[in-house]
Parts: sequence; C-alpha cells; structure tokens
Amino acid sequence: MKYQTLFSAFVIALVVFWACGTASTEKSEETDPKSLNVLFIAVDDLNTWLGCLNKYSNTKTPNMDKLAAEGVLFSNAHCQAPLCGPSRASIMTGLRPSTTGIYGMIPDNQIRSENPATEDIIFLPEYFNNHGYHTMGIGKLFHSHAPEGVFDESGGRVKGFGPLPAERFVWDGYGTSDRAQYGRTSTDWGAYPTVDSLMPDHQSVDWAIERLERTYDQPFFLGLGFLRPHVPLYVPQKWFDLHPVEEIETAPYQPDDLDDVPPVALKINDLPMMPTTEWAKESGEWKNIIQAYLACISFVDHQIGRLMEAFKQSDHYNNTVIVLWSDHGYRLGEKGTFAKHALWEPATNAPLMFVAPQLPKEKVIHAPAEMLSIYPTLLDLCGLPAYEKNEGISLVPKMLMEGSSEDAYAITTFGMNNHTIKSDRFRYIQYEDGGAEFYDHENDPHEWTNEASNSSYVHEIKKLKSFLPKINAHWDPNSSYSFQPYFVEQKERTSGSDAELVR
Ligand SMILES: [Ca+2]
Repeated sequence: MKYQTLFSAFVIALVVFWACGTASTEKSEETDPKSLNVLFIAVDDLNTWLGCLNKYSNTKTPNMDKLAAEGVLFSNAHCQAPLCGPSRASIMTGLRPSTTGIYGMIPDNQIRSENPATEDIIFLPEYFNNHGYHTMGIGKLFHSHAPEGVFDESGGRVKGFGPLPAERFVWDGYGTSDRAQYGRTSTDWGAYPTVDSLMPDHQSVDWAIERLERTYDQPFFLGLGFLRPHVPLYVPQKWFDLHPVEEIETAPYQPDDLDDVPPVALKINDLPMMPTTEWAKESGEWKNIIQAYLACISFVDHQIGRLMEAFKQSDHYNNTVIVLWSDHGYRLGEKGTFAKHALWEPATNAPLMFVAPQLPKEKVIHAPAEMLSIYPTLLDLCGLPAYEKNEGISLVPKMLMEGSSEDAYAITTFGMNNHTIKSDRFRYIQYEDGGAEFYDHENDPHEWTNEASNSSYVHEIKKLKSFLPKINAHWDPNSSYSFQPYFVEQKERTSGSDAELVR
C-alpha cells in the first residue's frame, strides 16, 4: 500500500509537471491532458530466448534488449493459457480462462457472446477509448486481429502466416504414423521471401510508423501485433545467416523425461501435427528448426528496431508507455516436441516488459508475474481509473519498489481444471483427473524430475494448491480445441478446422 501511495504522489507530481509544461494542444473534455500514450507490442509465440533474458546463448535480439534496458523486464512472466486464442482473450478481457471458460480458440467477435462472464466486458483498447484515447491497431492483437469496431483505426491483419514458398518443407512425420497426414504442418521452415518488405510484419511497422509521425489532439493507444516467430518459420535468408547452424545449441532435453508425468500431461503433449524431438534428432533437423526460429526472432527484433527508431524521432516518445509481451512461450525440443500447448516452463514463460516515464530503467524483476496484469498495469501507468472487473493486479508497485517481492505467483490454465502455479522457486501442476506434477527449480530448472509424491515437499505443494482458481467455468460454447480433444468436457464437442486450431 505504501508504494501505491508513493506512486500516487508521483503521478500527481507528473500531472502538475505536464499540465504546466507541455500540454499545449486542445483536448476533448473527457481526456485528461497529461495522459500518456500507449504503444502496445505483441509478438506471437515468442519464447524467452532473448539476449536480455539470458536464457539461451545463440539468440541475437539487440533491439528488444535495448528496449528492455529502457524500462522494467519481467524474467518470470507467464501466460494464462499456452495457446494464442485463450491467452489473448485473457489479456484483452482482463479475466482468467477459468473465469470465462475460454480455454480454446474463439473467434474475436464471439468473445462477448453467450458468456455471462464476458458479455459486458470492456476490452483493453476499448477501456482506453472510453477514456478519451484514439485507438489504432494492426496485426495479430486478439486471436485473429480484433473484434469489429474495437479500434478507431484498424489496419487489419493479413490472413494466415505467409508469404509462403510454392515448395514447402514437408517433414515426414516419423514415417507412417498419424503424424504423416499432417505432413505439411505449420512447422516448416526456410529462407523466404527474398526481402523483408514482403513480410506482413514489415508492412505493419510501416503502418505504425506513419501513425507515430502524426500529431494527435487526444492521447493514443497504438497496438501492433507481430506474426513471427509463429510457425511456419519463413523469413529472408539474411536472418538465417545471423545464426550459422553449426553454432546452434539444442534445447535441454532428456529422452525419458516424460516417464514420470500423469497420462493427461502426455495426452495434452501429443500433438500429431507438431514434429517430435525424437524425429528431429534422427532426421538431423533439430538445429535447423532452432536456426529458423532464431532467424524469425531476429527478423521481428529488427522490425521492433525500425519501430523504435521512428518512435524516438517522433513527438511522442517521452510521453508514451510501451509494453511488449508474447502470448506464451515455445518449446524447441524441450519435453519431446516443437510446440507450445503444455503447462511446463518453456510453454508458459514469455517475455514481458514495460517502458514508461515514471518507471526505473534497466530493472529486471525475477518474481513471477502474469500477462493478465498487462491490462491493470497499463491503466495504472496512464493514470486511468482501475477497472473493477480486472482479475490481474497492477505491476506498477512492484516495478517502483526497491528489491523484489517473494510471495508472487502466476497461474496458467489449459482446458477446464488443468492448472499450473509457478512461484519463485516451484511449479505445481494439477490436471483434471487429479494427476499432479511438482518441480523444484532450484535444483531442476528443466522440470525433469516430478516430485509430486515426494513427501519432503508436502508443505510447499499444499501452499501452491491453495492458490488454485476457485472458479472453474464450463467451456464457453464458442471456444473450442478439437484438434486433440483430450479434455473431458470437450470430447463431445468437436468444431473448427485443424488450421484454426494450430493457432
Ligand atoms: Ca520427468
């Protein structure tokens, strides 16, 4: 509480400063003249392999590293669902998947239909709009782009994840198994197209730069959702050249690692459309996939660099809050596959950073944080009233305080009644059939040894269990995950195409 008071005092000081100093343009009545703009950057399927997070050696992300150094970086941030659709629905509604029942994919326009938890929810950009902001968005922000009418100005989104070469790499799916039928999955990779300007992400940055060069009578909210490094992993050759394959290190992997996890975990993990680590090892493709993923990260990093360069030249840089986030992590061979879709660390942990005039620079917070906090944190940083429906907490007190708090935790949910809780040191996972996993990161950072039945952890397990969500809503009727329907409640309801479900 003390820090909130301190922060309020700081905001008031800031208000006075702006009111006296820089507010010169005429504002609409409902707009607070000192309001900070928001630059909202989403990067699809970006795991924590950033230079600034120091979690992988072969990565090259100078622009994101620079951005992180200008503000506060969360090294232990976790998504609320390890899948694009439900993760983004959670960020944009400010509600947990367990509250909304949005556990699977959902069309953007249906997030607010037939669901008592969301029918009157105000989406994050709308909340800013309601408080006098001019809102703009392009690319993948919600699952597809955004529900109709959410942005004052929408740049839309190029459908799919192209451009794609005519000849695509077809992994043979380990011979003859079911996997083969998905041969041309979304996990293929290569150098394509020839130049960056053919990539939708490049075009999105152009669109955003054009808007950053304008002047506004109101504060603005500008959202930009990058599509890479989401599969398929195609970017121009120069990004591959940055990561010579002979220098690539493979991800931590132990072949018998999954011998000690419950059957639900194995079912969830068994996504026939994604390559397995064993296949990648035998075919010699493992390093090639990682190289392509790193190439995609470097491509996006370069695009973020272009954006920031233009931003710094604009009139808005010093009075804008920047947030950069990803919707979940991504596994490049860890736990047997190349995918997100799991309640383990490399699938839930994702980058989260904030830059704002009132925040410290070069601060890294290692305590767990949730992507659900993005909504309330942005309101807090911009001095807007808190939204009573937000289930996440504002991270502003944590970002302003000295040292770090130790009692934070983050919850990720995949399907009804499957949750994981990450504390500073431990991860507890509980599945719908009661199966459990428990990992001690102090001596097992890769979550190889399931300690759920180790009696010496009984106290820690009990504590983490007490944080499990009290509400576990039934599946939203418009939300589905039918590609691999393990989830008990989902078995009867299969809808949607495979293509939709990959995302
Ligand atoms: Ca294991």
